[in-house]
Amino acid sequence: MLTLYHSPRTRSTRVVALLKELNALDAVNIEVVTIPRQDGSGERDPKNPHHDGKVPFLVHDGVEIWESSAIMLYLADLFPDAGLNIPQGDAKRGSYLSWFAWYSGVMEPVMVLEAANLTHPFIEATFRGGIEMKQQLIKHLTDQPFLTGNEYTAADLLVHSPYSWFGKPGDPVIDAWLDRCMARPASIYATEFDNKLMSQ
Ligand SMILES: N[C@@H](CCC(=O)N[C@@H](CS)C(=O)NCC(=O)O)C(=O)O
Repeated sequence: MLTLYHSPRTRSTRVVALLKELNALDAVNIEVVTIPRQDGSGERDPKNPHHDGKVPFLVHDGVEIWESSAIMLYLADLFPDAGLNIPQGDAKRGSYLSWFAWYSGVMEPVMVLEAANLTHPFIEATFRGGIEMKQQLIKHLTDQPFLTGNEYTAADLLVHSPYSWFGKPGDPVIDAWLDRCMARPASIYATEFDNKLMSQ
């Protein structure tokens, strides 16, 4: 039994897109919950078992899985037939895993800190900054269409997702990759799925 706690137009939208990519929507109960939003609307939902009331949150046979990176890695491995994961034993598995860790440990902090206009030597020493973050993406996307090679994976789905909130950075290599990711039918499906929830 799998339950995804989801709220429309949030970080859990990328998990809905992943489930669509994995042909796994029928295997997962999507529980729609409210969250407190930046505009002051919404509130913590007592139905949501996440320790901070956040989304996404996944429960599999009673086991709690939190943080988008862990949830997406887990689901892509659980439903491998769609080929969105790179399994253990494949030489590229380590590179694939690195993108998930880098996303949570570096990329999202850098993007949030930049958006908040915060700088400090500790921040620079720990995460570097937006320039280095973009250089890392460009390095890996210059000679190949996706982060780990010729195939789109769950890593592309996760790593490209913040640009749908922050907008494209205006770099031709990154923007072209974002266009490839955003044109995926599953990405369009997740947007429409959320639009319906918002209009209810
Ligand atoms: N690092 C977490 C962040 C989750 C997160 O902050 N989600 C937001 C929605 S985009 C949320 O649930 N906010 C509600 C709150 O802060 O109470 C992840 O990626 O899973």
